[in-house]
Amino acid sequence: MLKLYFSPGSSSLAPHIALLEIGVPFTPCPIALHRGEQHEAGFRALNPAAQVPVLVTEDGTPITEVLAILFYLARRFPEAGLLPAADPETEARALAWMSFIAAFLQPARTLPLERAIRAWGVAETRLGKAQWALGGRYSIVDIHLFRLFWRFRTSREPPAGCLPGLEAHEARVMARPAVARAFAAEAAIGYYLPP
Ligand SMILES: N[C@@H](CCC(=O)N[C@@H](CS)C(=O)NCC(=O)O)C(=O)O
Repeated sequence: MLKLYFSPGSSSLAPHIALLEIGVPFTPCPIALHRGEQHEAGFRALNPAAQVPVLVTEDGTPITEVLAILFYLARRFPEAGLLPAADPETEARALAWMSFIAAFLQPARTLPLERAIRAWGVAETRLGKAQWALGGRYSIVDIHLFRLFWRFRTSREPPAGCLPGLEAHEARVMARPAVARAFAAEAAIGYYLPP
């Protein structure tokens, strides 16, 4: 069975949501970041960077990085429709979005609020009037974008209405049953997030 190493509310919420959207059974393996469990030798053997998430496949292969785990799950379970059929343009747009989220938006979380809002403004422009990041339908890109924006909004509290497209996108993703189930499962463990 697949195993997901995760910590409630952290980056690992994205693959947690994807697994519940797909409906594949997996073994949840909580890692208490506040107790330093990410530094234990067993976990470092899976991810030397000592970070969640890690997805371990049935043959014991550890996959790290949100982007790679989401991509793996979407390709491994195509029937879930989390990434449109493999045409090179759509695939490139998905990777461009997710690289932008990981490399541009995630580091922006530590910027002073005004500059962080400006960085998120780039995502707001990029999303435009679209309901979903890739246009037509909900995908792994929306899950990735949602997790980071949710965390930014709840931890940094930008003024309501300053990123209206992203706020509406967050509400659309939040309304999905799999997302509610992921939040309920993580809340039952408890949130101990670093700032
Ligand atoms: N680039 C990584 C970032 C993962 C990451 O930042 N994980 C954080 C939680 S959000 C973590 O495990 N931090 C370990 C710590 O706080 O010591 C990814 O996309 O998976």
